[in-house]
Amino acid sequence: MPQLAENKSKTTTIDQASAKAKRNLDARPMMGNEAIARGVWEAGVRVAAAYPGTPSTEIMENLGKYPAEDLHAEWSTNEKVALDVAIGGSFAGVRSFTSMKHVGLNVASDSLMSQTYIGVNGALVLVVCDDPGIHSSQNEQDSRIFGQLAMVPVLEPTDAQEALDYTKLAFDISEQFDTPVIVRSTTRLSHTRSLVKTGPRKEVPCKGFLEQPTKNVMIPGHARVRHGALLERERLLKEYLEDSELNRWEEGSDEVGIVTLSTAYTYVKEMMPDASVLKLGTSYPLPEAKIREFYASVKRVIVVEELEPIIENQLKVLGLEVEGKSLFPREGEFSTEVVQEGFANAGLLPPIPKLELIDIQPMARPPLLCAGCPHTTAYMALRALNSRVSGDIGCYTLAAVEPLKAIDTSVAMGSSIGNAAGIAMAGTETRPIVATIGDSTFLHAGIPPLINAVYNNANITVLLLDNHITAMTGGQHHPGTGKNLRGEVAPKVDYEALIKSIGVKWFRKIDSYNMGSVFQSLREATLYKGVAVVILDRPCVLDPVKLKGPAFQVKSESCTGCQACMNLGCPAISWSDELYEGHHKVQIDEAACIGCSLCAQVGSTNCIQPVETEH
Ligand SMILES: Cc1ncc(C[n+]2csc(CCOP(=O)(O)OP(=O)(O)O)c2C)c(N)n1
Repeated sequence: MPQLAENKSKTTTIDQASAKAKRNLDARPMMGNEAIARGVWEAGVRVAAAYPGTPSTEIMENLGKYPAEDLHAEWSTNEKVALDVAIGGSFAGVRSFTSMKHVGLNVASDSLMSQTYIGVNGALVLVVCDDPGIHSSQNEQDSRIFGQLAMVPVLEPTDAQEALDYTKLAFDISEQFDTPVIVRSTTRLSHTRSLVKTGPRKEVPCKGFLEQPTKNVMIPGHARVRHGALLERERLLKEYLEDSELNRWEEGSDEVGIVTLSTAYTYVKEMMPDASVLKLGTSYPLPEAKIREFYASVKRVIVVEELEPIIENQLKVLGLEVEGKSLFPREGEFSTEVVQEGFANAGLLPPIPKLELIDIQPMARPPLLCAGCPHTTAYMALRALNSRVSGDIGCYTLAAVEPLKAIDTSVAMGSSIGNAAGIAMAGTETRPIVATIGDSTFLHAGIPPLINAVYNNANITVLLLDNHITAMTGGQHHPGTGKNLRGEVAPKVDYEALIKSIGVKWFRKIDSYNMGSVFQSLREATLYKGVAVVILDRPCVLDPVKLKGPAFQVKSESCTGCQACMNLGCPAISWSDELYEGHHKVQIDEAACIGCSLCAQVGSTNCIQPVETEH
């Protein structure tokens, strides 16, 4: 079993300090996600699959940098497919891995809830990255609850070293206890760098496929037996955790004992350096005896954990008196200030003084699509056509806010088409009903709802915004890009053939930058009775094959300040100080302009022209 990072005791001797400094000589800074990927590789994993999602994306991106002879690494079409591929690897007898953002686990959970009954052959580890504070997500769910639901252990590292160590350990635990294991990260850990000491890769022999139908095939008769096995597994895991290095007791004052884990631990150490701390390495299951022993050593126990009271509630079930969410918030990301305030609420630290002088807020700035983003025309047209628009998840969700303001709903990946169909089936909407969905999202979860809409004859238009990449998460390949995770040529989905094969009768593919054609096609599509599909086709402006025009400029003498170009919401266009009949004229930042020509197309005069270049 791999050694975990050395325990940190309350006082550090000179010898310990110099030993640590020496150890750090061969350590290097790594982002949490990079360390997780390293842990996966060191653990001898042979099959790894994922779908991108912030803050988890860099795990698979880093795994793709390890040699293909060591492991198969892939972008899958969605998180359930990725987990199923990893489960397949485990069935085949090799160590297997998947990673996802928190909402990805919702998608994958159907497979997880059965796989937990089956257990593993080769080890199976899932890394799930939560997003407290909602930096880049549609919700703030605490995925640790899935651990309890699926009865699988949830390991919670604090820093990049632990991210590597816990990930490696998770594979051992998986095989030892015949269970999938979740390693839970958060944005703060995944995207923060700290020193990491790496090790060699462990070559793990393939176990081969085990023919054991009563365990591998979940039909009711087999599942009933396996449920009992799960309960026994939970008992054994609890027993193991009592003496595990995952849980660390740092002795301090007996006035207060703090139970904490994950990144919350670092804030606790900063704010309450003298307290007794029980740093947990798992949020499920818990080492009950160790916790009771800790309780006996202190006068008062406080749990410091981000988001939901997962630990707190488990302690309450054990009949233990505990404070937690009465002091600390249940929403948002923790920080030293938040944790300090919690301890002030507990009467353990002085209240935080209000420093009114430095209470200066930065100017509010709405999120914007990039200059020349090909998604822009679709939403300008939909707004002009007074459509009821079901949006989806991707860069284009930004069209929900000013100035495009053309999206009425956005739920979860792939929801747009089903939502639009439901609005149509309600029979009450008088406006044209349109679903807008990106290419990656369409392949993730958009195909079944499109089949459904055709099958049930929904009166909707589906707008597939094909920018040839998964842009929102930083530009990952998918089956529509013609390349795989390693950048090798791969089969490319033929959207037109796919869409026609499921019975769509009205179909058109147009250039996103041809504004007239976008308007005209959408007008015709929305008049069609039944499912009409329009593909808007243009690569993302940040794609490697970047459109970089001649830039455009405003001929100031012709600008009447009509504001038409402002409706694009293009960050390259701004007001100038010059006036025309009291209205501000506009100007274009030539360095930011990518030459898409959309502003020239919408302008009411010929005031916008390409910059003349010398030949
Ligand atoms: C279940 C789930 N998985 C992953 C994500 C992260 N995510 C948000 S949008 C998106 C895909 C965006 O790609 P695409 O639909 O092609 O639109 P684009 O951003 O390129 O415009 C991803 C992977 C998520 N929000 N939910």
